[in-house]
Amino acid sequence: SSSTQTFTVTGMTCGHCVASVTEEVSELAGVEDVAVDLATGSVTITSSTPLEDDAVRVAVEEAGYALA
Ligand code: 9UX
Repeated sequence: SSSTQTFTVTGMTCGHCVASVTEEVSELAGVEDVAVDLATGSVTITSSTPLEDDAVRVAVEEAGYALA
């Protein structure tokens, strides 16, 4: 069964921001789907096993944004 986690990312203001975050988070091991809501900053990640918060934080920061 998959794990679903939701995080809030600050600083995204356009579709390119969404694409960057999606790309970085998608590279984390086990990630199956990344759904970003630009209006709210909500990032919902579906993965085979739960991700560590710190791993998600690093990926989001590599994209140039931050976790709330
Ligand atoms: Mo363009 Mo979205 O700099 O930050 S990628 S607004």
